Amino acid sequence: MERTLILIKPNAIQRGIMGDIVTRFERKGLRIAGLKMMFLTDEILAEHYAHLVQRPFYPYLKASMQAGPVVACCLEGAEAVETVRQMVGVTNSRKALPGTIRGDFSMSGEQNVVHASDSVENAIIEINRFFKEGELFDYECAVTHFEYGGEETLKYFGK
Ligand code: FUP
Repeated sequence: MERTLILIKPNAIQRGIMGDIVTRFERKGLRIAGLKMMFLTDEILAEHYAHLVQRPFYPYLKASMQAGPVVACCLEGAEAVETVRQMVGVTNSRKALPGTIRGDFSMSGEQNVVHASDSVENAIIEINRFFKEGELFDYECAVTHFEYGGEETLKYFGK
């Protein structure tokens, strides 16, 4: 089953909308495989945003990501990476469509409440960056057969 990584950013935690964001994913039917609160060190942040460290806005991005703890969450589901990216919306929240998390909860391009992995390959790297062995959980869910059709269950869950 495909997994993806989201970070609920310090601005979302400060604004008290962490639960609303987690609820969106739960309601959608994505399974929470791991959830933890943590402060991001300079090292982990530079690794996570390696494609942006040379950009002029990086000091602002860094400060915003270290303004408080983040909540890292590993979500699981059929085509989870693409599904979650669509739910999150485009980077600039002012351009993000209503109904997306950024579109509904933010006015900012920087303080855009949530990060989500952008590809299956990066999701694997990011999950390993934020979660250690033993912090992710495989468990049976009783409602899987009501969330997915028979053909999908076979394709994505192999049963
Ligand atoms: P996304 O995948 O949508 O999170 O976008 P990026 O990886 O391109 O950007 C990561 C973060 O850098 C964004 F969430 C916010 C910040 N950013 C800026 O502050 N200004 C920019 O012009 C681009 C990104």
